[in-house]
Amino acid sequence: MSALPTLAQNVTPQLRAWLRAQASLGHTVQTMLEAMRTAGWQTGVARDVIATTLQIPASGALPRLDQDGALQLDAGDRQVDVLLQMRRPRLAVLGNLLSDAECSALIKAARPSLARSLTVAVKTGGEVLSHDRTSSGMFFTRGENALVARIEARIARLLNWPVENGEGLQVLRYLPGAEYKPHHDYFDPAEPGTPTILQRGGQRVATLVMYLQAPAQGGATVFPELGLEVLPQRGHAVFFSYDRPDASTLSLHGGAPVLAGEKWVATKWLRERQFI
Ligand code: PD2
Ligand code: ZN
Repeated sequence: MSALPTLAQNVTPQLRAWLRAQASLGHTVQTMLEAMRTAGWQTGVARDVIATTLQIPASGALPRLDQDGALQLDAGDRQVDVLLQMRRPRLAVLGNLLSDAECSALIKAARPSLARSLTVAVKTGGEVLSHDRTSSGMFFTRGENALVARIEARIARLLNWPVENGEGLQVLRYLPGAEYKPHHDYFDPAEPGTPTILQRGGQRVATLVMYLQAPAQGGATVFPELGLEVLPQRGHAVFFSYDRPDASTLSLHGGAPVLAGEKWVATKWLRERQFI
């Protein structure tokens, strides 16, 4: 992060320019807020300045579950089980997020469009074939059909985050041997392609991986820094958030190789702002 303009206790054009530059470099609201606090700004005032400059909600909030110890959460049209919760990083394993019928219908709708998975090319902001990701996949557009729209509304309610801030649902299929090597889902501010990527809704701030089909063996979603392996049970999901694009969020995760059978997942990535 570059230096915050000094003597910026008034909302100067320089401060606004600095905030816009930080946002386009991939820094999150949380990081900017901390820099302003360190420079002497009151939290509430700083939040308002950031929100009005970047035209985002003033809450500074992240997608989150209502984790008040409830065993089940109201997701509007469905009660979702909380099977595990973690504070750092913010992570939860959820049961019963999708019905068997919804899992099958998503697979059926996605299958004809599957292609070898691409990942975002960090150098350019485009997309490339990745050797770290040997699954096949496709994207639905947001609200593409009634099923997708229903699941997106459920996720928005569950995670307290607007539907509009979500990327389109991505469906991935892993055949035996396929994997997704450990990575972070946020866009690295140090990469030259990041400002282009961020034009569509800012940083990613949270991930929800939903399991549509369990393989016979292997295929856990692994968090190497936590020693955590989430087993891909059909209808279950793992949710985690990251308040800054930095490894200190402990959000490194991967998809372990599938050893037998097929694993299918649907991933919803949530952005800071409206994803367009
Ligand atoms: O399929 C998975 O388990 C997995 C692992 C890591 C999915 C993603 N990342 C992702 O879609 O970002
Ligand atoms: Zn991921």
